[in-house]
Amino acid sequence: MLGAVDTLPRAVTSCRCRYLFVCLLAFVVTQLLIFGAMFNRKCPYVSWLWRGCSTKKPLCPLISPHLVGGVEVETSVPAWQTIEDNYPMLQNGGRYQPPDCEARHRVALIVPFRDRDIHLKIFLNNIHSFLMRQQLDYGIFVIDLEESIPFNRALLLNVGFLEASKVHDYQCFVFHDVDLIPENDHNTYSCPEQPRHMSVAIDKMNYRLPYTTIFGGVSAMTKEQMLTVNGYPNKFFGWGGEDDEMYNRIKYHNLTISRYTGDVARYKMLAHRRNQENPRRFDLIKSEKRQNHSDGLSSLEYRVIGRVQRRLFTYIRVSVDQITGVPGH
Ligand code: BGN
Repeated sequence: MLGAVDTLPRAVTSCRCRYLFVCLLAFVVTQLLIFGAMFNRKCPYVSWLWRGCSTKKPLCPLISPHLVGGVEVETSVPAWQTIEDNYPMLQNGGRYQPPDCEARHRVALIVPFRDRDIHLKIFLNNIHSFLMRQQLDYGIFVIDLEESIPFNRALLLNVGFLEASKVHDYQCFVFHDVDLIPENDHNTYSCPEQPRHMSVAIDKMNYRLPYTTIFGGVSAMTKEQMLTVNGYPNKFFGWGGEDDEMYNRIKYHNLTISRYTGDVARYKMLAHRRNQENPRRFDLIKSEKRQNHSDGLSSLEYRVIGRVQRRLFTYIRVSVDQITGVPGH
C-alpha cells in the first residue's frame, strides 16, 4: 500500500497534506475555544456546548433562600450617608435587581410623603434589606406634594403609579405608608391574582385588623388592576376615606381583597402625630359611588416640580391646580 502512495503524483500528496493540516488546525482551534469557554465564568462551557452561550440569568427560586422569617425592626435614625453606605449594591433611584437570578416580580414601592424625614430614614434602612432578601426587581418612589397644598395620599399614589410606570415595566405596585415597617419577610411584596391588603396586623392596633374591608397602610395591586379600577380617587385632601373608596372600586369591578395571615403580615408603626381628618370624606365616598368612581387616573392632572435620583430612592415632587372641597382653596 505504501508503495502505492509513493507512486501517487506529487500534487495529490501535497493536497492530502494540506487537508490533514487544515483538520489539525480546526482541531486545535476547537480545543482552544472549549478550554476558553471552560474558564469563562459568564459562559461555562457545558451550557455553551448545549445551549449556545447566553448571559441570561436563571429565574429566581419560588421561595427565596435568603428569607429569615421574623425580623427585629431597627428603629435607630442613622445619617443619610450611613444608610447609603449600608447599601452599595443599589442602583441610583433606589433600584435593585438580584445579582445571580432573574427576579420573578418587578415591584414599585410608592411612598406618599410629607415632612417625615426621620420616618423615611428608618423605613429605608429597614426595607431595602427586607426586599433584597425577597429577591425582587424593585424600585422605591417617594412622592411629595407642594407644601401649600393639603396632603392627599391617594393622589400621590396615583402619581407614583404613573411616574414609576414611565421608567420601568413594573407589574406590581405596593402602596406603602412611610411609618409602617414589616416585621416578617415571609410577607412577600408581590401581587397575587387579587389586590392584596398587606398591613393586616399592626402593633399599635394590637396586631388586629380593625375592620374587614380596610385597604389602607400597605396594599399591593397589579398594573392591570390599577388601570381597571381607574386608580385611587384624587379628591380626598386630608386624612381618611381614600382607602375605603379604593375598596369600593375593587368591589365594583368584581375583584376581592386577599390577605396573608396576621402572623406573617405584621408591622411596626412608627410614632407620629395624627393628621387632620378630612370632614368631607363620608360625602366624598357617596358622591364617588354616584359617579361610578370616574375620578382617578383618567382625570388626574399634575406637574412634576422636582425629581431627584438618590441612592436609596427616587424622589418626585408634584403640584396640582385643582383642589376641591378644602376650606381656603
Ligand atoms: C378608617 C378610615 C381609613 C383608615 C382607617 C385606619 C374613614 C372613612 C370612613 C367612611 N376611613 O376609619 O381611611 O385607613 O380608619 O384605621 O375615615
